[in-house]
Amino acid sequence: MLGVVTAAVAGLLLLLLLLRDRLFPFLWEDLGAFLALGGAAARCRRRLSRRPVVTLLEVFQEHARRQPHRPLLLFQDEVFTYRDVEQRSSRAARAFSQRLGLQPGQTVAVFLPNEPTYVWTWLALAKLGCPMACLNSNVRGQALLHALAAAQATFVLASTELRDALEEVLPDLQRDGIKVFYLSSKSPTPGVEALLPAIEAASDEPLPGHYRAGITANSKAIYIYTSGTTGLPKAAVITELKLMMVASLGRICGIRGTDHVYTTLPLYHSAGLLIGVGGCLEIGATCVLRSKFSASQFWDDCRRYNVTVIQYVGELMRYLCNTPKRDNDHKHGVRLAVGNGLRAEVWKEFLQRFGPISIWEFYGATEGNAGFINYTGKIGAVGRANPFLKSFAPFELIKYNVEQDEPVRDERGLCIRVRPGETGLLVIKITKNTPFHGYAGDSKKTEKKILRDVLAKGDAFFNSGDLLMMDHEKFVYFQDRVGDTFRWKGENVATTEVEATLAMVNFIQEVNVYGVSVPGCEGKCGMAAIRLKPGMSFEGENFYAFTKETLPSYAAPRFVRIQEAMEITGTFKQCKGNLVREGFDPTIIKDPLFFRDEKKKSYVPMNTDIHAAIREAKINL
Ligand SMILES: *[C@@H]1O[C@H](CO)[C@@H](O)[C@H](O)[C@H]1NC(C)=O
Ligand SMILES: CC(=O)N[C@H]1CO[C@H](CO)[C@@H](O)[C@@H]1O
Repeated sequence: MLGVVTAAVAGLLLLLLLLRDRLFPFLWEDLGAFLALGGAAARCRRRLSRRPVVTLLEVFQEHARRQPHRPLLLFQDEVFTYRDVEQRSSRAARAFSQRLGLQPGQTVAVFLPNEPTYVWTWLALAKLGCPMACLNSNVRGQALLHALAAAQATFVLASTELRDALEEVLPDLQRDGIKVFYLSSKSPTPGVEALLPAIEAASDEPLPGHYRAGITANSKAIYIYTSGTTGLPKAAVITELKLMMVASLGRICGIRGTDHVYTTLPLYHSAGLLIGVGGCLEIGATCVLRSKFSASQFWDDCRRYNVTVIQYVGELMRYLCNTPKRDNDHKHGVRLAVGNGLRAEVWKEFLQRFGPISIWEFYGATEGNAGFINYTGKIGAVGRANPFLKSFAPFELIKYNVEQDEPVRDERGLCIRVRPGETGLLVIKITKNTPFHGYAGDSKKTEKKILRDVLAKGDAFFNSGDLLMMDHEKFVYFQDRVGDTFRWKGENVATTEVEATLAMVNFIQEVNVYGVSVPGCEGKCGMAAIRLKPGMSFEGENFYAFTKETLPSYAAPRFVRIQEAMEITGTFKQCKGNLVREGFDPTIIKDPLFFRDEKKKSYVPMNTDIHAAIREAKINL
């Protein structure tokens, strides 16, 4: 009997090996990634099912016991070791408990720039069993009040650097019974207490366990606000399990305890806080923190702090490639880059310019229930449809109607899968393994992100809002955000694709592509806002020739607007809203404006005559 089984297994293995190249050309990579990701997920679940529970906080504390003298944070000239942060967070927890009268489970909002305070405050709140709401430090007025209400935060811990923003809403906060404190030594605002003296006077003894007695895998640990380019911030719920899973991403990418991870991304977003700092806490590594990204200081910092791992978003890599070349571009110890949004062209240029750095590109949304990582070295791809992982995190790319802004449905009312090579909306099935926790205090927005009746009546998927494409080898590529893609002449124009192409033009420093309405025309007409390289000017004829050569005619921008500076979000995402609203009217726009003139084969300065002719449909776009 045993012999038969062995023979059958051997036969099957042989068959698998023979068929491998045809059916599973990436068998080992897929299997490896499956084991790494599956292993990480199992490890997180195991830790969180222990009693007493082991969350990211306990993992950090274990590192603090084992390697008290290893630096956890390097910031400007300061060094904070694991022991420093463990002690300081205990002090802060005691002071918070006394001065705020905090109860476990009460949400506390932090309104802080990137600085070490962020990290020990986070751990202090975790020690008290309190979720932390990470306010975007750029948010003001009504949006700030809305953000606090969404997470039901009744306390705000702030930096005096953000004093103006805080004082602006202070009467509203007091009216709503929200208590505000500064984490500094002195308070510049009457009626707001500064907590640092109390923190420094408190004992650094570990806190009694009862504060965290109620914590489980599903407890809310953090609220991260997803900025979006429109509307009020939404508070995405990060549970203890999700926190640990996201913090494990670094380990999966090969970050080790001896690494120095350079984080210039804002800590109020998941990339900086959960993947960067969280990743260091998980693995016991050192985080080199910077208050703000600086392209000119980037590599000097990497040398000064012995950085081995950098975190990026695509635009950041582009800024680095745009800096003037230096002799020491290759002189650094960076071996790994972890991030997202890197376009293939920039990816190649970056590697050429700064040497062989292993790039781990991933795709995922803060509130999303699954994601991808590039584990095979395919430039430009965000990852693969891994046949092993797909059964755990089933995703689909479905047909999307850009104009109606909704998925295409068949006669049964179900969604339709796209074919390889076609762009579709990414949706990820909501299951026990891939839960969607939604947005705090906003069931309507949560429901809006859930797509029902996708492949069968009654099923539910997370709507990523992103358009992706899968090729014949099952590599997955990011195309565009749903709201950014527009339709022109019956074709979909993916703005990120056009931007990536236009960015190759020698006089362009930065480019933002969007669609504007033209009276009497279907769809949206392409327009590009451009920032020129220093000392360069816009060359209409060259630009025309370039777009003619590289872009399909429907995708070539009809209008060009030259800007001195571009509006971007805290994570370097370009804002399109105002640009779209201002359109191409030369009486509204003071920036130099150009129009694509097919007859002259050039981009010519826009004037009120051309504008009128377009409005009266005398010029055919
Ligand atoms: C960087 O490495 C050098 C040489 O090993 C060492 O002397 C220096 O202290 C390190 N600096 C930091 C910030 O780790
Ligand atoms: C993890 C991994 O294989 N990442 C790769 C992604 O693609 C780039 C470009 O080929 C490689 O350098 C990375 O090593």
